Amino acid sequence: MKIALLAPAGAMHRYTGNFGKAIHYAPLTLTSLAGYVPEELGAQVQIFDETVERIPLEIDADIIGITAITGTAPRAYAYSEHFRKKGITTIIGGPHPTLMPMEAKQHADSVAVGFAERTFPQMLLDFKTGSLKDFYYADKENDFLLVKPPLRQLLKKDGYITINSMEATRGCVNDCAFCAVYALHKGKLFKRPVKDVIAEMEQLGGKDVLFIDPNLIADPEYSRELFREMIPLKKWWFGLSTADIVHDKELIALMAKSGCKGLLIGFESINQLSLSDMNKTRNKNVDYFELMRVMHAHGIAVNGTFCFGSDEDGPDVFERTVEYVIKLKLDLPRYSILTPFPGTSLYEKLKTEGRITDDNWAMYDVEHCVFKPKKISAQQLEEGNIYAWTQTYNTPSILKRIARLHKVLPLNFMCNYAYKNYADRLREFDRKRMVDNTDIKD
Ligand code: B12
Ligand code: SF4
Repeated sequence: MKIALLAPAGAMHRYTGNFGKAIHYAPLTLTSLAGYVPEELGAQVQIFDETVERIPLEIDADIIGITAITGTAPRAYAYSEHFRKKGITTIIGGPHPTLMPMEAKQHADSVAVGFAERTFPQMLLDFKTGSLKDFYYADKENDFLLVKPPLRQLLKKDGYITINSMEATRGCVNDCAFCAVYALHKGKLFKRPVKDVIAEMEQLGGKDVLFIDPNLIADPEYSRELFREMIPLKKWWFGLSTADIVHDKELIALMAKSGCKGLLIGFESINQLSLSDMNKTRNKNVDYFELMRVMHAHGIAVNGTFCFGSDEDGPDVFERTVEYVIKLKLDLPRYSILTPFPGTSLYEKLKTEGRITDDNWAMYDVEHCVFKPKKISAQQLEEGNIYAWTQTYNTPSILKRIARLHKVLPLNFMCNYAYKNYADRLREFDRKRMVDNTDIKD
């Protein structure tokens, strides 16, 4: 059996992306799926990640598996329809088909809903016997326990800053109003046994590890055990955490000891009312200045994300946030526009209020406004977001912000200039370009 696995990309992330290689790590979706292909099929597997390469319009395959997040769903559907016309069976999965299975089914022969450690091999076996079903549902409680090491050797390594992406957990215990992770898992956290995570890490070449877990400290006791076991490996690792980690200095110290060199933290807003509007409860009572001071004292650089467009954001929020991140000395700020992903409480609220203005999922890339904001116009929101990006990513601002952290300074500079490139090109991605999939044709 010949199997091809595709990860279509949104306009900004296509072909090494607008970000550039410096901040593009390898996703785990296709390499993980490739690892679950049953040996008895003796299959040949090819993977194509459109963030680093073109997806050929002619593929010699019997079955094609396509992954989709909300922002890539229209393009994933376009590929699926293209290959179905050529007589190839397509199956689809990922966060968006999990949230919108009926929609996805209109464009593919079969849909995997949820984790696919068990369902993907079953789909292939059923395909072989001509009994492929329309939908396959994960057994949420157990399927994550079946995680096997991804087949990273299938990746075009040159396209990524690292291929050592890993996952220890899936899900998150919090319920932020805009978050697709909550929409997908409803506050449940799935954890791999620490010994399995460590064993996988030991097999990785190089010194670096990047955890893609949405919130690596969601269960602090688990994290403690993981970090303790990581110390002897002497790796440098990067991951995601919530801002309230500042209240657990012992955990931060352990993190640093285990090799943590950078954390992505969702600051979301400098406005307390906006935090309430987004239900970002973890950030309440967090002193962001103290957080930055403690992180830098431990040699940890911070990639801090902010989200504009809550019902509490007025026209002054952009300028105030830019001034604030410089004062904070935030190493790598990132801005986005609040986006109502399907399945989230934000989506339900805006839908009920009749405020969703764009239903083309390609626009749901967090850099475009797809709803009617309350205190500002959609245009002010998009312009304000670009203003924040470009004002933050000019050389004087970079030099004022960036911490002189031992060892990670060169990486920190590289990432800042990659984001500068991103900021400088944001305006190129107008709606026409975002929704255009006409390049996928016979
Ligand atoms: C790598 C990554 C990216 C990469 C590539 C994503 C892609 N496929 O295009 C890049 C950097 C491009 C990216 C960009 C964005 N991303 Co992103 N990203 C991730 C991240 C961190 C890891 C993905 C991964 O490797 N997961 C591990 C694998 C094993 O899990 P999985 O993909 O879910 O796959 C499993 C199942 O879903 C299923 N499955 C998946 N696909 C398929 C296909 C088939 C055929 C089958 C059978 C099964 C199947 O099987 C797998 C095993 O169980 C996730 C968070 C996370 N931890 O998952 C966010 C995530 C996917 N991203 C998200 C978002 C919001 C974005 C952005 C909009 C914003 C941002 N933060 O930058 C942009 C927008 C891009 C766009 N054009 O719209 C959301 C998705 C929300 C949604 N409703 O779509 C996530 C879930 C993060 C979050 N906190 O909400 N992202
Ligand atoms: S803390 Fe992060 S991952 Fe968890 S629900 Fe909130 S935004 Fe999502």
